Amino acid sequence: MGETVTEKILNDHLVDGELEPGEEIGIEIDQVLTQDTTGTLVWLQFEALGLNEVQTELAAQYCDHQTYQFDFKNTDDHRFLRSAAGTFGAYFSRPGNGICHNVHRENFAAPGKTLLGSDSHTPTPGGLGQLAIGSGGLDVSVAMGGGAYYVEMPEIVSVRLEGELDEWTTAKDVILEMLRRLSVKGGVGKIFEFTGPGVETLSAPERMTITNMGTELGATSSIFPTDERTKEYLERVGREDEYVELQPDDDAEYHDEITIDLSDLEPLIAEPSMPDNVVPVREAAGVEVEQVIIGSCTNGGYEDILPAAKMLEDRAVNLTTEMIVAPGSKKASEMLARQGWTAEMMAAGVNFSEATCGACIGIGHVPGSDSVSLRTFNRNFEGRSGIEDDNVYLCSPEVAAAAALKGEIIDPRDLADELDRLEAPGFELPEEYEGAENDIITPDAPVDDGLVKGPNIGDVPLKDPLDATLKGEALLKMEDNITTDHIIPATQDILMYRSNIPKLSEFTLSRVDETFAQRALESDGGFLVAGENYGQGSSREHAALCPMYLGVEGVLAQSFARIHRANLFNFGLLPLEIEEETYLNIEQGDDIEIVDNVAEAVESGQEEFTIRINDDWEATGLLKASAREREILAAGGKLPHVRAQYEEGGAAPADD
Ligand code: MIC
Ligand code: SF4
Repeated sequence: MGETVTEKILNDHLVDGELEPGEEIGIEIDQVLTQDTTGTLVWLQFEALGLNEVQTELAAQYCDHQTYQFDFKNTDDHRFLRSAAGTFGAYFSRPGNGICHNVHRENFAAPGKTLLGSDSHTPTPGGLGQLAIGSGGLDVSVAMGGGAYYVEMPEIVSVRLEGELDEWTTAKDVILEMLRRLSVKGGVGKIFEFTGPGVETLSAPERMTITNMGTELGATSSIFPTDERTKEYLERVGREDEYVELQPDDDAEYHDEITIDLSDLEPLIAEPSMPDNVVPVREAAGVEVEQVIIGSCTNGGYEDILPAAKMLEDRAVNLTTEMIVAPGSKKASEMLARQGWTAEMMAAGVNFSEATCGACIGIGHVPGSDSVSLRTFNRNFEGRSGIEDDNVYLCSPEVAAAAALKGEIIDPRDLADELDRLEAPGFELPEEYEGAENDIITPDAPVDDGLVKGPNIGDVPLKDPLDATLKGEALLKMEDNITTDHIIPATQDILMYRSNIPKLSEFTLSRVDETFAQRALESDGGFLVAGENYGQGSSREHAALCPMYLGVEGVLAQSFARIHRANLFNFGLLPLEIEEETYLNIEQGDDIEIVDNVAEAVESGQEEFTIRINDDWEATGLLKASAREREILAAGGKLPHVRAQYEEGGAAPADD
């Protein structure tokens, strides 16, 4: 039987298991990436595992999320990361050099290779034919030490693209259309592989906008085949020798297929406050807009900013609208500046930010109260912009620029009818990507001498092995689609404690219930209860580590998001799936007891657990876990588990 592109790459890297959907597979990782807000734990855990040298072909440490360094703690984190990269053998991208996904695609992403990253948007270079997956930091530490990465083999779904985008529709509309059809849960357990004649009509950066935001579907990854357009991009970033031809075989079989006719699409927009809340821009037209931001790892590239710059040339941003451009990389910034586009946009009333994630997670440019912000980003979860009850819309750079000119949401086609000479700007790659040549420090550069830890950088807490008895209160009951932004928010006041778990834990679930952290700490163990898709969004392992630190023993949810579920195992928290009826009947404050001898049952492979509630009624909780995950859980988490393995087998870094 023929192979899909995904299967070709997986077969090349398979070290354990079979490519059967639902089965656990272990794959070899060629490249890893990490960033500043997940990276400190990655290196602290690398150190705690007793590892001393990066084993993958390439490791890259980026400083991108909190580059304004409002507090010495952020600056200390960056200094620690530089010292860790130098000590253990990773590339170091300096603060302000750009968002990890943008800088990685410009400098390192390569077709046919595997990439693991401690950031949920790691699948971005799928647009270049790289199989890239987001994970928790501890999985990255282990992979960086040479261990395999374990993941449930997803179903491979063909997304057949037909036709061609119209002049005002963009790659962003393709992924918004997928979100409209499939929802934020629609990609769980899947890899989306793009096929069909429409593929060649999209350039590599357009493809990467789509693969980037496949994360919002909950997908394990998204990938395109490689072709002339891939080659074109690699040539322009100066790495044409890394091109590898990757096409599905003619008789490749997919588990499912969806078709998108690019010619049928129109400009779309995601309304507050979920990325799948998608409608045609015309349906949202007329809403007054106070803020417009172009940037992020989805649409912050040179090629994304250029269309907006062309639309703004010799025009002015509406007087009561603020427009900010936050380039995804310093290279993009430098190119736009050298070509005069920055000056053009400034003259139109645009403010420029450094190349950073910033506003995407509520760091800077927080919208005003009761106002509307239009962003070219990928997430608009409530409160993520830095203010509760925010109204954040997600759209393409063209729709964003149109709103900035008009001061309200407007379909750019309608604006073109209103204005003289407003032509569709088109999508263009630079002849050559050049600039920011001095912002990546190579692993062999003699910069630091050993690890440099500031006073806010603490140890990673450990949990004891699993007990026979597990009981406690239902500490918090939550609804569907709880994001990791609810569990551990990413705004500046909280983000600076990412390397200080006792302090960070104080903010656990504060977005849902401000009393939670204190109550959890004072209680004698306990459980979280949630609806569907618990833990969607970011890869931050803090969302498992902090509840663990506060004494939470397990999570009872109708379903879990992929990365968060893995993080729960990694930190020794029991994730049990419950029926809707059980969810509806459990109340916050109920006494919960897992009746079985938990440690024994987990190790023996038992799937059904009996949950006794208030000594009054019983329900079943399902533990869906591989033998490896069960061992990790029983050991109290992956850190003690892998450390014990290293001790048993000598220093050999392995994870199987
Ligand atoms: C995000 O977009 O939510 C983040 C911030 O990039 C996170 C990583 C983090 O929490 O540090 C992600 O997507 O994984
Ligand atoms: Fe940064 Fe936002 Fe992309 Fe996350 S989604 S990596 S915060 S730009």
